[in-house]
Amino acid sequence: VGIPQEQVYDVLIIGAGLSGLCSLYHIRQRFPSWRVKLLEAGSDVGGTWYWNRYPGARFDCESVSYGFSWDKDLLQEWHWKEEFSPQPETLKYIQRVAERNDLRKDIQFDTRIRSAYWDESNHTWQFIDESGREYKTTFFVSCLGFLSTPTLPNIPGIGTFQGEKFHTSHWPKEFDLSRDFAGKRIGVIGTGATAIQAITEIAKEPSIKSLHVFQRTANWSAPLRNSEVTPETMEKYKAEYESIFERCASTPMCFLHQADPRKTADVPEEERLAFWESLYARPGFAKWLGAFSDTYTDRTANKLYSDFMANKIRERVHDPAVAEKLIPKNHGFGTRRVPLESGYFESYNRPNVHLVDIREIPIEAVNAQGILTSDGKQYDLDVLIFATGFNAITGAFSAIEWSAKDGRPLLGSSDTEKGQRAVWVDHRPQTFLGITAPAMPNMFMVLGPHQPFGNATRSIEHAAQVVSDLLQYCKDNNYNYVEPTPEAVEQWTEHVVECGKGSLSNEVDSWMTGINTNVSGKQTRSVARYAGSALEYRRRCEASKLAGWKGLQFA
Ligand code: NA7
Repeated sequence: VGIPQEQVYDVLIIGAGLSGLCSLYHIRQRFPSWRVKLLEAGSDVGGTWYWNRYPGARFDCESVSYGFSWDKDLLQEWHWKEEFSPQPETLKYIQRVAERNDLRKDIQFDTRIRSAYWDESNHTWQFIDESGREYKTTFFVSCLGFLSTPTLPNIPGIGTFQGEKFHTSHWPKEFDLSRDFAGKRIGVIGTGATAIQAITEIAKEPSIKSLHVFQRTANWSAPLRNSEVTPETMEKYKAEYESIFERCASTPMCFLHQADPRKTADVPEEERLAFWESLYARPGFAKWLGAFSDTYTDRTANKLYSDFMANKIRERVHDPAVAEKLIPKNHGFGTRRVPLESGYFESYNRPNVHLVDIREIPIEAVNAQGILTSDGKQYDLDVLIFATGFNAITGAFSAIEWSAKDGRPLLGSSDTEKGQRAVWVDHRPQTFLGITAPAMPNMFMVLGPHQPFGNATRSIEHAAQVVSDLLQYCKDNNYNYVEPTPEAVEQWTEHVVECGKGSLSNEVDSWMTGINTNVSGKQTRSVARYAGSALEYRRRCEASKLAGWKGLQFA
């Protein structure tokens, strides 16, 4: 009521990253007469690759395993210049996807959704953006991204710093490292995958004055071993795309790497070391995902492999005390997502690069000049970079105020102001297949909680396919209402928790286990991603579909 007809849709998609573009493509192909719109907060397509422009941002997975398999002409046209594509090239690829498929005509940029309201009386969602503009839709597809809401560290005085400061995902546009950081004293807080890429590039820049890295938790990291893709190699890849994607589909996380089936203890020590050396010498995630099959479930096996990796760090860092600080002590290799690096450890061999262990001596405050640690030491800085990660997985939903079915908030603690229980209490997701959620009728998620992540494009393509199959079912049966049954939600959520059992990763604090010390409600571990294999996940989606979408109720 009161919403102009042109703002009333059959399907609204939110987010123009790979998830949103893939969903838009499939939905438009399948339902050409439907009114479909994609709303995006940024000024162009790209999502993660639009926002994260920091120096060193690139894939850790093979470029040729990342493109959309359905745009076959583009696969033949596109020449990936590097085996592990840097951000500017990846963004160009995504822009080319939008251009070739004429996707921009259905996208409204610079539109950030502020609130969402479920109207039970006519089975529609109503959205309001930051400018107060309203949109009405029957179905909506959440393509908000699982690492898209940056978090700043909860350190006192953070707003008082007088120099330049920014989060890695809001890096200044038109930035030039040698021009903009020349002569500057730079500080980086955080040592996750982002920081490891950025620090390596900043440290290499000869014109910087100094770089201080404030490390709370050391991270395991291993060589990326990137290289150029020659025209001859690219021709070979183009001919092999089908088998490349088939191989991805056959592995647990849809990357090109498969674990070695042997168990660590069954392999004699000499052979074991030679195998690990060969993994270490290979490009990409081979050294993470190609390890012995028990590496991430058996503590002893994990310890042996971690010791091997620790020695690699010792070999590469000149100062033994710094090397020891860079070796993780409270989690084993590969139990967190392994950042890949191109000279990260050698950064600390430079005289102007300093590691500050803030686990040992915490930051007391940020002040106008820089950072003060609890031993009274002041680090004066010109630039302060927050490589402090994201309110992951459920986090993107927290930027929107939700009024779900019966007026329930989506996120919150159990006792909300209205006395109503949030759908996802303390960021603990409840879903069915990771695609639908209780009390959120007609919402479908691509890369939402309880979905397998891994090679993101591969997961996205599958989820977007499931969503469009579901929409087809609604269309064919004239349904304008779909919601998972409480039993299906309970069983699926239990299944997801069950899948995580026995994995050492689930015993470690990280964004994958729902921990973010900067976000209230994210202090205890939860299972927010599908930790079973992508194969099993796809099998379960297919089983529901074949049984007439068992687990969902329609009207
Ligand atoms: P991550 O992996 O979440 O890393 C964030 C880093 O910031 C990590 O080292 C954190 O230390 C550190 N951090 C966060 N808050 C603080 C505070 N308050 N004080 C000090 N240090 C802090 O994010 P990334 O952006 O690197 O990577 C995210 C994913 O993007 C990555 O896995 C890839 O898949 C792509 P902590 O470990 O919590 O002690």
